[in-house]
Amino acid sequence: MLNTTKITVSQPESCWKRSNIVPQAYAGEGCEYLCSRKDQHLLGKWCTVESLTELLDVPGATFEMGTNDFYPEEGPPRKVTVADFRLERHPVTNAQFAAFVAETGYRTTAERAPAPEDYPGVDPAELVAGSLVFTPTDGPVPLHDHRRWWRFSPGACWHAPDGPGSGWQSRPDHPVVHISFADAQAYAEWAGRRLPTEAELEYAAWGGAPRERIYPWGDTPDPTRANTFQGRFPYEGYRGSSPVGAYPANGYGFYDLIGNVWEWTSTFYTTGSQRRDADNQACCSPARRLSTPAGHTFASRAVKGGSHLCAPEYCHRYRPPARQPQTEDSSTSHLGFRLAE
Ligand SMILES: [Ca+2]
Repeated sequence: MLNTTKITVSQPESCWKRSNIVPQAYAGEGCEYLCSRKDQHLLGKWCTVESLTELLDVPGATFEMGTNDFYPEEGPPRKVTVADFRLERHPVTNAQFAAFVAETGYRTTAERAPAPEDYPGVDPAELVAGSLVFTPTDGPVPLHDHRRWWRFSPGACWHAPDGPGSGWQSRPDHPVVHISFADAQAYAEWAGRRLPTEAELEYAAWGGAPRERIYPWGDTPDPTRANTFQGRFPYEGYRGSSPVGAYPANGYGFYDLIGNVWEWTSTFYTTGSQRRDADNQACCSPARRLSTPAGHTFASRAVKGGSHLCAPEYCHRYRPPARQPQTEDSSTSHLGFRLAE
């Protein structure tokens, strides 16, 4: 299916006006563009590049998943086996997602007004298209109230990541954000791949490091090893997401499994003894029911790895066993995904 190609053109303006051509980087004369296969005849100069992310092989293994040393939802530690799998080297980028949208016309959850039947009891007037955008505060605020720094922005979505007036084009190589579970699934179907399970992402995030460590690189927080919040949360030092590959790869060669953006998994979010066998269950399994918050239509999936908003005083979750629930309809400015095979 996918045959997107990177090209170099000398007249970016005329190229951009063609609907299926997606700018990948604005580097002045001779910009590189991603073009879908149907546009190949329009253009002259080629260098063929596979636009899906390279997959790295991870041999199957049995490892200790989870821990009792930090947040309660991370336990209990237990032996989990993952089969051989392949995982994308870095999260899906804006440019890659743009190529998918250009070819399919897909509209994300954040771009559509929520359906009233999915949100019983909510005033339909409040059901508008948009997404949650992190907004630094003016100074210190109580850290128990996330409404201080999360703002629902009508119009915020993957191509306007900071809300109306912003654009993805200035950050083509950053992870795509404002992606719901359905959006990630749609991209995966188009790409012929799948979302990883929680166990796969946790195992890959260790990168072969000794399991006794707190972080894959050691026991000390190190802002040069992963994109986490640098400064005083949530008001000072905010730097946002970073280009994939800006921080060092882990021992298996993966970028950003810790930090930058949280990443979706296919695993229903359950805790305690219910976590057993949560992976790989069908749509109507107990795991789906157990992971659906009371009064909600959508189940919760586990997200992994922490993000550029993780700060030790607020969210010490830039560690492989760390996890959070996200209902499948959620989208935010620090949640993206990568694919497996
Ligand atoms: Ca990540």
